[in-house]
Amino acid sequence: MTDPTNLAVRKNVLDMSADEKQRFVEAVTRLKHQTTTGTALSDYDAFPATHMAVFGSLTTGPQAGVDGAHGGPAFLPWHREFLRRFELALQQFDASVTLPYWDWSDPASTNAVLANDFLGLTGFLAKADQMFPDSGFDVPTNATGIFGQGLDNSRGAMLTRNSNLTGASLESSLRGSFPSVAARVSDLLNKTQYNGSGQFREVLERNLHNPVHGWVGGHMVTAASPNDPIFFLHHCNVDRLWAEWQTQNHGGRDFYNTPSPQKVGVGHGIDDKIWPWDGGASGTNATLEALLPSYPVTDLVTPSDELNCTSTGFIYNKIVVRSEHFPKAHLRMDGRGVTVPVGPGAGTVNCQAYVGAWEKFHLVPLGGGTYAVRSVQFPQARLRMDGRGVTVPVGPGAGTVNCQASVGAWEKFHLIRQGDGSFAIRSVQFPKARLRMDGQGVTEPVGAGAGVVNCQASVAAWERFHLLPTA
Ligand SMILES: [Cu+2]
Repeated sequence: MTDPTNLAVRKNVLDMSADEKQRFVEAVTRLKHQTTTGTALSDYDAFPATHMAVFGSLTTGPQAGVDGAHGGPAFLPWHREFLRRFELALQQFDASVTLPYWDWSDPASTNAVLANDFLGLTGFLAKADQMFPDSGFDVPTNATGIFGQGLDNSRGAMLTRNSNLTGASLESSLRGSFPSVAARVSDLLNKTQYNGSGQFREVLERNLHNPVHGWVGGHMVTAASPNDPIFFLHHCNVDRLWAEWQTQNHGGRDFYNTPSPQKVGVGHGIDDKIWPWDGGASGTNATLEALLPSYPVTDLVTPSDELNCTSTGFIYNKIVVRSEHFPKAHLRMDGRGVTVPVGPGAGTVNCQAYVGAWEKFHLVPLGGGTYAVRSVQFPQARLRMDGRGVTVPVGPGAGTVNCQASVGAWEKFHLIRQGDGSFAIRSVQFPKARLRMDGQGVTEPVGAGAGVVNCQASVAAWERFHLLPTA
């Protein structure tokens, strides 16, 4: 496994540039107006149609009568797969587009989503109309009955939402008995189990996810909720919270803990094939079937496929880099004084036995499957690798890893996926040089950090890292 991995890096809407917002809106609008030959709906509308069908409309096969995506453990894996497919569909128009997340615990994030330069309905529909003057962002007229169910059709077949949506009003309707939505979210992240009453999945779905749908209103409260592109930003945040919880020692099969088969229904067990990626085992009624895209019988997905976001092809932009071999050792960057580019780089990069702001990084995509690793604490400081002379593996490693206040080839890296789901971090300038972490003795937090981070000309356990989404 030596080919660079292209991970879609998803970020908060608050961190998007005006250009990134424009590109996202344009890709969404193009998907809305592209129809694959032989299908009844546009490639965008195939998403709401699929979501409606899974929402309890299956009539035949093992999943008949079962909602394979809500009210049970498959809620998170099903939507993770659904979102990833939507993201890939957008990337056919613009490879730089990734799904942003709407952090609804933060009124500023809500307001940014609803602003007219992004997904605020008026502005969004106006932009869609500019691109495609005849049709705008309407719901499909050949499926009004289904796509428009329960709607106030006073705007005809156009997208609808409640009026007067503001970040402050969401905050007050979402926090419940907690002092803030953020407090409610941190309570969620402290849950110890995935399943069960009052545990992670149920609380996230019922107490946070459902009320956001209700608050947006309009299409968002129907089974056809993906008609509104805000659905994907909402669910991206739901997925991010799952990814963060998984990172905090709740990863893997043990923290899905739903054997196959189990009582919620087929599709929710860890190894169940989930509709519509179940090889044609289950189906829906003829009216809906005629609107669905064709899912090849070889296109198979189970919840166990969705337990690691990097395996699914994406990551959230704020990460921790943890050694595979030394599970206590996290990449630490002391970027004090790193303010202007200097030849030999500056600052210190080593290891730390806990995670604070100095151990958190933004993964910054730079195109062509290359990434910079930027400190959260010291936003000027990027990981720098001087891999001169790193040509053959040597015991103590070689080269220098520190910080730089700018990004050139020495601060660019390829991520090389390893068979165990970890990554090697390889220099673009010095293709033999991989990040090496000697975390011996890194067992307790110490102010100055510990261990050694430099380069190695091969990849073994000390050169493998887990890229873990963090808050
Ligand atoms: Cu859903």
